[in-house]
Amino acid sequence: MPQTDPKPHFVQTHLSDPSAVRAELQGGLLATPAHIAPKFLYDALGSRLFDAITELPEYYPTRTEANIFAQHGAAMARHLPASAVLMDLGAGSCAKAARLFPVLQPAGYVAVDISVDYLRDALGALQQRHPKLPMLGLGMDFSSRLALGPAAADWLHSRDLQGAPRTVFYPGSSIGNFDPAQALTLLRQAHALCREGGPGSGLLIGVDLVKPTAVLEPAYDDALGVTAAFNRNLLLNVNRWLGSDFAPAQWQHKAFFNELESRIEMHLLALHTQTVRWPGGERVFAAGEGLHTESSYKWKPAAFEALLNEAGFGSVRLWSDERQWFGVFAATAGDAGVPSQPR
Ligand code: AVI
Repeated sequence: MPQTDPKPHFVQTHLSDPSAVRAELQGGLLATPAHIAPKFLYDALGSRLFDAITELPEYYPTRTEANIFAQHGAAMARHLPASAVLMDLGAGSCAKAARLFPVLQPAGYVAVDISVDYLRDALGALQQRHPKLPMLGLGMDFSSRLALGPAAADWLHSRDLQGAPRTVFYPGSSIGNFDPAQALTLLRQAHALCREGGPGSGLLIGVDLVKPTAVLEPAYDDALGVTAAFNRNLLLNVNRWLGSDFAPAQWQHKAFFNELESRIEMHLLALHTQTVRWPGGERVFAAGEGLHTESSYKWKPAAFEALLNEAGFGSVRLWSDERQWFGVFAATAGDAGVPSQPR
């Protein structure tokens, strides 16, 4: 009998090395054009601002995806293995996965987020509601590499779940914040994670689809200015990490759809010529010069299916809304015994 635990178990694989983070930030600030990775959007305030974004009338992805899950969750479950370990990437509040528990009926739940501290409350409360479901909170920055460490493997073993099928769950179109080459790498790693599980393992992933610019651009430049605040807040976070002196009020939020690259780009533009200084460096930004902070790729269904296939997944199914604005793809990782694709 699998062992159950009334309390979730937590494992933090490693936390960011501050000197590596400073080197990464400095490299991006000195590049032309300057850029900062979107992960710096998510300090405590940034995460709250993102939550507020998901409630904005202009930001359609969250509610559109939720409606697709509500309408088609049972059909998705038929395409995915029963009694799987549900591996929730970027779990946050764990709410999206929890809403699917009744249809997916997982045998275990692994919530992955960059910080287990962020998961602690959410997973603790969820465990109270599902006392028999084994739960693991895994603190891991999977944007650099997605792989279960030995502690997580031990936990699966201790719960008799190491041979169970796995469903890797990656909702919210966060895959869109990776460029296509990075997205392929992450999907290949997700595929390898599935192949370590039992037969039938697969992926359930939310993807934002190409749509008219008139819909896309307001979603990233809302009337209340919440997305602008979210973008500018990145500068405060960078100041904390790097010791820089960015003044957020001196920067203007800009978001536009780059049709050629099929992505929304978010930038911060210097309102006037200014010098930004940090210990060991500085950069002069001319008036109007930009700092690229995020790309959000919008996929055509056939192109995303091809990406899934390239990563090793097969039997792809897609559920969408009536306007085809958002897609939820389910795909299987293939037969046991066939080697997974090399990275
Ligand atoms: C988290 N991610 C999927 C969001 C997106 O739509 O690319 C982040 C975001 N950026 C601005 N608004 C929302």
